Amino acid sequence: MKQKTFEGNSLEEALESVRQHFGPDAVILKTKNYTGLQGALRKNKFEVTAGVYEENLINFSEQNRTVQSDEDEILSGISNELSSSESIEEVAEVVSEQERRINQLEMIVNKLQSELRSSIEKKSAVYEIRKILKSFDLSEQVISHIVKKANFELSMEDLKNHELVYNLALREVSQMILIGEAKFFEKRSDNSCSITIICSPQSSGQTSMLSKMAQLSEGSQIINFRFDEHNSFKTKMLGMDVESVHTLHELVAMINQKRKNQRNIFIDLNGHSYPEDQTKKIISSIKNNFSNVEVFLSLSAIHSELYNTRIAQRYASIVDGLVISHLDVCLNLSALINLQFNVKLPYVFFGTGPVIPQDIEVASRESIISEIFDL
Ligand SMILES: Nc1nc2c(ncn2[C@@H]2O[C@H](COP(=O)(O)OP(=O)(O)O)[C@@H](O)[C@H]2O)c(=O)[nH]1
Ligand SMILES: [Mg+2]
Repeated sequence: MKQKTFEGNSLEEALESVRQHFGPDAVILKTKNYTGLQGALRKNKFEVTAGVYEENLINFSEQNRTVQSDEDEILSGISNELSSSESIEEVAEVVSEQERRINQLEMIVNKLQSELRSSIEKKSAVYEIRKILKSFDLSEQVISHIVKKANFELSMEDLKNHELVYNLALREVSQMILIGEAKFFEKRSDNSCSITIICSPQSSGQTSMLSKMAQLSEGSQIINFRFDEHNSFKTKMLGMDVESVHTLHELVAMINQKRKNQRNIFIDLNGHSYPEDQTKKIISSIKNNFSNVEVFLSLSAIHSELYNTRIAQRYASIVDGLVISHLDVCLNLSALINLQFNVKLPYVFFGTGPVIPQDIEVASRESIISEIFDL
């Protein structure tokens, strides 16, 4: 057996020396702890005497060698790699290239973040604008048109400014309104009369509107075209001559006769229960045979926006303008804007009550705008 004494500042340190030299099969033969003056004078205060059989010591040494050679192999591999292919300069170059790429990516991320932020801000500003415009009962089409304009004309900051957006909406809506002027207001040098036809496929305050319009012109002559009634009659209404006819032939003859008086003619073309194509035929025939003819489609504000739009679209090719009755019982004039967005026909007169002749208004942009926006 081989014996040796190992020292350590602690018992564990001395035992670790035993394990390193003799391996796990070492036998502890003696331990000694130096205390007091003896301990103070020594560097190591513990002493362990251990022994190991020769063959156990040989096995332990061989194992140690194998582990050592494995570690040496790994270390030499690493140092080979470093020294063989990449110098320190090359590594530094790779690192700085990677840093450059990271910086580039950081810039892209920052740009995308700010774009995302401004798009969110814009979306919420546009949402606010839509909410405001919706409160005026404007149609989705009209709102989209205004929002598109606002997006195009206003900066991000301005979009958040409700007053600026409101002014832009006011301007846009005002530009959408088309106003027409009645021919019977015009003064002609040859003193020729105008022929104003008013038509509608349904009861819409048409006769009242015609009477109110006729009252605005000195000495008006009214012709009542009634398809469903075969008695022609002659009467007076509010001092105006009213004649009734029921065929196109009679109508043309009546116009020819009345024209000689050089006073404006108003035709109440009663289209209720009358085929639409017949109404259109009569209108084009009058337009082709006489000058100074104007045709108005009569609509009522008590009918739905959709219905009025549909009728106006059907008559758009043969009429020159729109007259709208019952505005006094209409809660919101936005329907007038929504309608004109789809049908480009000008407004000429508004009926503002049942009383003839006073409840009539010459259509104006200002009155519509101030009514809608509560100015
Ligand atoms: N409140 C209100 N009533 C109206 C207006 N225009 C016509 N009316 C009334 O609506 C009803 C139908 O009118 P009328 O002129 O005969 O319509 P028509 O059948 O289309 O010829 C009548 O009672 C009129 O007094 C208007 O602008 N406002
Ligand atoms: Mg009528």
